[in-house]
Amino acid sequence: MLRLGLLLFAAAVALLAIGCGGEQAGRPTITIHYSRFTPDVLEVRVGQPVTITLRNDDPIEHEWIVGTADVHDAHRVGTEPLHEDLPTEVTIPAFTTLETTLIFAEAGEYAYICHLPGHEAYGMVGTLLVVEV
Ligand SMILES: [Cu+2]
Repeated sequence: MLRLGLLLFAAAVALLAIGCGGEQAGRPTITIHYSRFTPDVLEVRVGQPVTITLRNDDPIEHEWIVGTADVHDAHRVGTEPLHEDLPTEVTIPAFTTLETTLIFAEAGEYAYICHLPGHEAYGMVGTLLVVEV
């Protein structure tokens, strides 16, 4: 039962560093509009850095938080107003584009969710599939 959130993010490389990118394997973009993530399913490779661009086209702030069920349970009752310390937890101000770079150490299926009040219930949920190469 190694589910503690642990495993997946062995190395958190860089956070919110627009323009600092190198040539990484994948550079997917997740767009936020009308309080939805597009795409709502994203596949990345296990063990390889992936830089995800998060583009918020809404006039309000959103969050992109990815992790295990435990992580999301914690955020559902959390009170942190801003997320800026973890590449897996990003606050995206209105009309802003950010990047976050992550490495997933374990294959699996992880949700990404905006935990601002009401947003998850509205449907601000996606699935990150971490697959073997
Ligand atoms: Cu939101």
